[in-house]
Amino acid sequence: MTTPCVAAIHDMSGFGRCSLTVAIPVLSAMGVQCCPLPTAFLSTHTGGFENFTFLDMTDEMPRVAAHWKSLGLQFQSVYSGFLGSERQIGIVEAFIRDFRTPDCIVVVDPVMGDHGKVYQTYTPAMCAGMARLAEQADVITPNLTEAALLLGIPYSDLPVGADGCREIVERLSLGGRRSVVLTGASTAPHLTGAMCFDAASGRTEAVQIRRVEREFHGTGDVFASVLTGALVHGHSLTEAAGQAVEFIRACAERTAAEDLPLREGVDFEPLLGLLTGGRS
Ligand code: PXL
Repeated sequence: MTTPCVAAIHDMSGFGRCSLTVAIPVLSAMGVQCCPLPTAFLSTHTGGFENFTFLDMTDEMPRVAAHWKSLGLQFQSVYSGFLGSERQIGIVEAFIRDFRTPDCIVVVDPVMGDHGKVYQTYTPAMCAGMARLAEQADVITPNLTEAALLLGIPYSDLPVGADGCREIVERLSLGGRRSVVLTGASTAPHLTGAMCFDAASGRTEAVQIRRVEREFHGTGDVFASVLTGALVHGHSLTEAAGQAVEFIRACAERTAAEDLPLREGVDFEPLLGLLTGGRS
């Protein structure tokens, strides 16, 4: 099998383990070539740091896309995440239009917020644009905060429990046309993981593990990167979510034992070997 290739459209945050500093090593460990298309360069991510630098890459993005197009590059997945400006919504939509093929899986992680709050750099117009961009996706990976934003309801009005999570993914599936993996979905108090609606099978299934009683920054990026790597290797949505949940559990347990500050993300680097799976 030739090495699958993913166009990863995310920011590069120098410190704090998220976005491209997660997607590149995770996909590489999984035997997937990651081609980064940075949306912004920040000194750190925006969650828990102040005075971070922010270099907007909006103007550069169409130039990169045009060069890649001229080279005839083909991707098995277009995988987008944190965006740096409202104008980038249209740029990523155009990228998807230009590079989508029948074999290409479009994964949109609709990165907008967490714990009921929108991230500092996201405007209401960007959130509305993200919902539009997510309509182009084969698979979306919202957390509960992003699910509320996509549904256009207050976070506190989200349906709860196992049935609530099922209802959320089914409502977000655009009538069954789009797969949805809801992260941070819990079907019982001691469990957490994902709720998956698979557009290919029409089925909704929960993937759950024992909860690690701590929050970590950047787990959504680790999750979506492992999911994307597994999908381009041909795994089903639920299998891919299972791999992602298992890897997050290992990272969360290690990071909790080390008592790493929340804003430093999960200590995933020593665990990348879990993802290599003896591929040759
Ligand atoms: O993990 C999501 C994320 C990605 N990129 C940047 C962020 C965040 C969340 O805070 O600030 C720059």
